[in-house]
Amino acid sequence: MRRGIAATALVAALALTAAACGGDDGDSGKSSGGKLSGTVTFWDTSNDAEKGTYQKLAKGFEELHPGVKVNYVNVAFGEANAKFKNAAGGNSGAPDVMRTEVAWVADFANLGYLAPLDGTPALDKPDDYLGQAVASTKFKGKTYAAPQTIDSLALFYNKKMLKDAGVKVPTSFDEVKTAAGKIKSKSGKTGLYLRGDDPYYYLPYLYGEGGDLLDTKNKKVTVDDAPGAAAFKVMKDLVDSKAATTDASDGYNNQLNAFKDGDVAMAIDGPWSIEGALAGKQFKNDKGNLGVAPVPAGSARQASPQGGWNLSAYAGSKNLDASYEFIKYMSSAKVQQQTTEKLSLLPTRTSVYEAKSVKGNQMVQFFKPAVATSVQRPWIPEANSLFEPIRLEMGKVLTGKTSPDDAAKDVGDAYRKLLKDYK
Ligand code: TXT
Repeated sequence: MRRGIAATALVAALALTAAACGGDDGDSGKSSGGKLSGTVTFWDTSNDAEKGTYQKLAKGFEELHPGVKVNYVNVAFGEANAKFKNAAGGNSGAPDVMRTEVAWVADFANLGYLAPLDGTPALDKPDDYLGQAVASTKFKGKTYAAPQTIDSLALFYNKKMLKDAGVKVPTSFDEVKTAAGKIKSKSGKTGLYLRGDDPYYYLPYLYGEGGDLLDTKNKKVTVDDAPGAAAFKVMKDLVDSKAATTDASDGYNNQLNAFKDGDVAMAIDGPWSIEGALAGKQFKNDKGNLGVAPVPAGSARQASPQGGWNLSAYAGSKNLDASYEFIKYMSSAKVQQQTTEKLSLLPTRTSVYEAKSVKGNQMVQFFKPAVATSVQRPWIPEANSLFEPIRLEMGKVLTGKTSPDDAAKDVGDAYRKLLKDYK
């Protein structure tokens, strides 16, 4: 009897553990008669303002496939990359389906952690996807993800604060500085929130000075050319002149809170922050007070990076059949339209932009052309690691621990160590 209980307990414990993860649930995924069954564990990285919608949409899959249980797990953006790599690398605890940032696909695929989706139900109506969104799903001739949402950065601004200070929406970082001076004297508030903790936010300054991270065609590191240092100089001057305030950590929440509470008049952010901003006291009773404009130009040009999210299947999943169908469902036109209606996130399917509700969404109508002209990064496995050196040096520049010239040089040196065949 004792052995019997022990054995049963052990099996139950294993089943419980497995249910919390993906690849270990042991379900074949197909019951008799071809109906889907078992569990699909989905790791979603969406933020606090988005996750309620994504969880509801994910659970909607169970209505279509009653034999399947969706185990929705929300994983913070900053931890998700390492968490997935550790789980997949140890073949223990990885999810069946992973919300995969555009720069993570090539990296995870290169490590063998993703199941190719070509020829599976996951890639449904592929011609309906935006070409820009598809680019980050490909690796060595195979497709390792289905596009979910595409985005770029923009200048969020408080219309009333700018109007009260008698300033127009800035179109350059020089104009941001001038406008900030007028906002400060009028309201005592700071003009701009400048993300000092997230390297992605360095890119509009780098592009604005006419630079880029790499010249992939000629395999040349370009981040330490003159524009790279100039970009750090522009950011430092905005902070030192008090035109902008910044943070070395938790910048996402600090920026969103400062903007939605009216402590700053402007912030550079993306569609993922629209819902969070509209919930703030400056906008919840007057959604029209939220303005969105192209990111300001630098001395050379105006440009913003392309970001976004895809859906991938873990190569070690024991339930790939249900995982493929789940990806098909979550990246379907219907679910994309529902996501836009709830969160104003941009669809990756051309057909969804034709929907009346999407055509009527002012935020989407702004962001679509911004995304169309956004700068694509090289979708190479190392792309994932290009940001850490920027994050380190940007923090040192903004706290005066290094000069913009030395910062750009150090980032360039880090890239040459990372990319052996680049000059
Ligand atoms: C790892 C890169 C951009 C939005 C919610 O999720 C670290 O994790 C690397 O890829 C850029 O595209 C945009 O959608 C919203 O739903 C690991 O532990 C790594 O992530 C990224 O490539 C994004 O496109 C969601 O929309 C270390 O071991 C790296 N971190 C870039 O990330 C946009 O991402 C929203 O995302 C490992 C990181 O650099 C990222 O910027 C993102 O905003 C999201 O919240 C050591 O090498 C440092 C850089 O931040 C930008 O925030 C965030 O708000 C590095």
